Amino acid sequence: MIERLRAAVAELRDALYLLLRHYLAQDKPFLLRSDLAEGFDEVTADEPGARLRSTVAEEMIGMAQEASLSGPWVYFALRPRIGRWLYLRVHCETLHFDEVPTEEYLVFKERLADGESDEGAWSFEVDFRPFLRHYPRLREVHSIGRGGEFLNRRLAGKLFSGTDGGPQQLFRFLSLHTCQGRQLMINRRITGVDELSDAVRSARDLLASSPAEAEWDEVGEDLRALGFEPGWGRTAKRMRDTLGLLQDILEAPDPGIFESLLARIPMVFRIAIISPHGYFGQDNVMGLPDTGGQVVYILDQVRALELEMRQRLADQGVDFEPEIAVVTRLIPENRGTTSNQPVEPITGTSNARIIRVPFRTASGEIVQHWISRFAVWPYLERFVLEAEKEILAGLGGRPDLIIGNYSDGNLVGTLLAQRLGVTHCTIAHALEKSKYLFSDLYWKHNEDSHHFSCQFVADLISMNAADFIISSTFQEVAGDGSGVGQYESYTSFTMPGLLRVVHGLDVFDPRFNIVSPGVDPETYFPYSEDERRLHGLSGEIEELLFGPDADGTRGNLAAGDRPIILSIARMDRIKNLTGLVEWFGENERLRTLANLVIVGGNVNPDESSDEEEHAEIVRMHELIDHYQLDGEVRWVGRLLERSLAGELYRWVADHRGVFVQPALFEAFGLTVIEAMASGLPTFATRYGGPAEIIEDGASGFHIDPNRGEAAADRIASFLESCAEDERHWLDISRAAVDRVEARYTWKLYASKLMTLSRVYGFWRYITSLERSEVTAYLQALYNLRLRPLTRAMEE
Ligand code: UDP
Ligand code: LCN
Repeated sequence: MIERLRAAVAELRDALYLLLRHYLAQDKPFLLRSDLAEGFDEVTADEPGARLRSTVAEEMIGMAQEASLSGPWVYFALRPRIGRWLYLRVHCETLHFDEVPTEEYLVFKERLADGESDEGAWSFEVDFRPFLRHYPRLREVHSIGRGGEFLNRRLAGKLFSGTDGGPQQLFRFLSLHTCQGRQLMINRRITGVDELSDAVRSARDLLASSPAEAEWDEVGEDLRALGFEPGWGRTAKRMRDTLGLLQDILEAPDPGIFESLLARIPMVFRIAIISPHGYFGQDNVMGLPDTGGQVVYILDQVRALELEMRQRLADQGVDFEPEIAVVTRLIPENRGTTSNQPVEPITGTSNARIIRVPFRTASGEIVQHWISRFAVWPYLERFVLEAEKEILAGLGGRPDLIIGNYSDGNLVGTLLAQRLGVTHCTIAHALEKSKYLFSDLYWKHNEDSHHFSCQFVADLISMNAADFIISSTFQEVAGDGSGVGQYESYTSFTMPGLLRVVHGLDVFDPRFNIVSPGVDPETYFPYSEDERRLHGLSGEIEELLFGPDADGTRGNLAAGDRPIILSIARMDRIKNLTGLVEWFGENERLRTLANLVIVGGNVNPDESSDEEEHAEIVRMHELIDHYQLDGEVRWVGRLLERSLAGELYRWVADHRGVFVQPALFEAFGLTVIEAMASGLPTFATRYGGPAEIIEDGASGFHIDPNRGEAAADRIASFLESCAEDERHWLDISRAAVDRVEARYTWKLYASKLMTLSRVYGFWRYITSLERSEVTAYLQALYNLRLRPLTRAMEE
C-alpha cells in the first residue's frame, strides 16, 4: 500500500493536497471512519478532487478506521482486512507517506489527547507479542472463533508425529482421572503405552463377546483385571467404542477421532460460574440496575450445562450428579429480591445453586447496598478469598472448570483459577470499551463515574490469562469488513498516563471460540404451536396493552386492531427506546399503519434510582407529549415475567406485528432471538450481534439506529406489503424461527462448551502453551497497575 501511495502522489498531488487540507480544516484531533468517508465524498464531488476516485487514495480511505491530525501531519489507522492493522502518516506539505510502528501511532494520539509532556516517554508499554512467538496462531479470517477445532488439529498432529511422546502423554493423562476419590479410566496395572495397547486389544475382545447392554457390574471385574476402571461407557457397546477410539489414535492419530475421545473422557464434574455485579436472582430482578441479559444467559446456561454434564457422565457410566455453583454478590439491601440469601437452589436443575458472597470493606464489614458495576473493583480481592472457601465447601471440592462473566467476573475467575489451578474460560457479554467512543484515550474524563482504568486493565489481564474465550458471535471477536470487533478493539490502544498497549490481544488467537447462546424453548416458542400456548395469560396481555392508562403505563391505543410494533429492553441510553419513539412520532405513514408498544423502564421517573434511566424516562415523556402519541403508543413501564414476555411476543405475532431492537449498539441481543423464536419478524440494529443473528431481508431486517427515518420507512414498507399479501409476513416469520432453531439453542451451546472444556483442559495439561511466562507478566500487570488503581478507589 505504502509503495502504491508513494507512486500515486506525483499524479494526484493537487487532489491529495485538497483532501488532507479538508481533513485538517475540520480542526478536530481525530476523525472517525464516517467523517473520513464523508470528507472524501465532499472533496471528490468536483475536480480536481474527483481524480481521487478509483485510486489507491480511495482504497486507503476505505480501509481507514480513524485518523489523528495535527498539521502538518495526518496519521491514519488502516484496517486492510479483518484483524489486520497498518499505520501510516503523511506530511501534508510534502505529501510523503511513511508506514509507522504501532507505538508511534499511539504516542501521536496521546500527544493530541493529553498534550506534550515528558510523561509519554516513560509510559508503561504492554506488548504480549513476545509471549506468542511459539504459540499457535490462526491464519485465515474464516478460522477466527474456531480455536478449539484448530488447536486440536494442530497440536494433535504435532503431538503424535514428533518426538513429544504423544502416546506416553496421553497414557499419563488417562491415568489422572478420579471422581470422589475413585480411580477412573485406567489403573496402576497398566504402566506404559505398550501395555495399554495390549490391554485395549484384550478389553475390546472381551467386550465383543459380552451383551451390548451389559454394564460395569457385569464386565467390570474382568476389565479391572486388565487395568481399566469406569469411565469408558455405560454399556459394553459404548466401552468398546471408546476403547476403539483410543486404539485408532495409538495406531494412526487423527484429530477428529482424538476430539471424539476427549469429548468422552469424564473430566468435568463441577463448575463454578462467576458473576458478581448486579442483582443475580431468579425472580423480580430484571430491570434492576446492572441486571439484564447476563442473568438470563447464565440461568439458562446452567440448566443446559447440567443436562449435558449429566448425560455425558451417564453415557460414560460414571455415577455422579454434576454440581454447578453460580457465585455472585450477596446484597443485604435486597430490594425485594433474594439477593440477601447466601444460597439459592436454581429451579429446573437437580443440583445447581446460587452462592452469594458479600462485598466487604477493608475493615471487614459487609457492604449493605447495591454498587454499580463500574465501582466494584476495590471489593474483588476480598471477594475472591471468601468465594474460594464457599466454592470449595459448596461444591464439595475443586471445580473442574471456572467460567467468568463480564469484566468483574472474568477478573475474579482469573484469580480463582490461578489459585486453584483450574481450566478457565471467560465470557465478555458486553465489552464497555467499544460502547463509549474514545473511552480509552480520554479515560480520565470518566474516571470518577466509570473507572474505565480498572475495567480495561482487568479485561486485558483476564483475556490474556484465560485458557479459552467464549464469544457469542464472530463480530464480537473480529467485527466485519467495515467495523472493528469488540475484542479486536483491544489489539492496540492507549490510555495516556496509564498504559500504552502496543499489542494487547490477537483475534487470530486460537483461544477464541464462537459459542452462541440460545433461548429457553419452554418459554420462547413459535406462536403457531397453539397447544403449548399459555392461553390463560391472554386476559393479562390485553389488560397490559389496552387496559386503562394507569400507574405503570402511559398511553392508550385508540385503534386497537392495528398490528403492534413491539420493543422490550432496559431503559439505558444505548438501548435507544426513546429513539424508536422519535422515529415513530416523525413518520406519519408508520403511525397510520401500526401501534407502538414499548416495554421498559418505569413511567414514574421518581422511582428510578439510575441516573441514565431517569434521563431516558424524562425524555420518553417529552417525546410522547411533543408528538402527541398517547393514542398510538403504549408504554409499559414495568418488567415482565418471562412467561408473560414469551406470550406477549406470540400475541404480537398472532396479530401480524413486528419486533424492533433499535439499540445504538448491542453486544448480542437476547431479545432478538426470543422474538425470532416466537415467529416475530424482527428489525434490529446493524451495530453488534443482531447484524450476524439476522440475515438481512431473509430472516429479519437490519436497521441503522443513526438513520431513524430510513428505519421507520423500512418497517412501514414491510407492514404495507404484509397488509397486501400476508405471505411476506409468513415467510420472514418462518425463516426467523428456522434461523434460531438451527443456530441459537442452549443444547448446541452446552455440547460445544463441554467439548471445548475438555480440549483446552487436555492441552493445558499436556503443554504449558507458554502460559507460565505470560502468567508472570500478567501478575506484574496486576500488581503494578490494577492494584494501585483499585486501592486508590478505596481511599
Ligand atoms: N427481559 C424480561 N422482561 C422484561 C425485559 C427484559 O424478561 O420486561 C429479558 C429479555 O427477555 C432478555 C433480557 O431481559 O432475555 C435482556 O437481554 P438482552 O441481551 O436483550 O439485553 P441486556 O439487558 O443484556 O443488555
Ligand atoms: C449483555 C448484553 O449487553 C447483551 O447484548 C447480551 O445479549 C447479554 O449480555 C447476554 O450475553
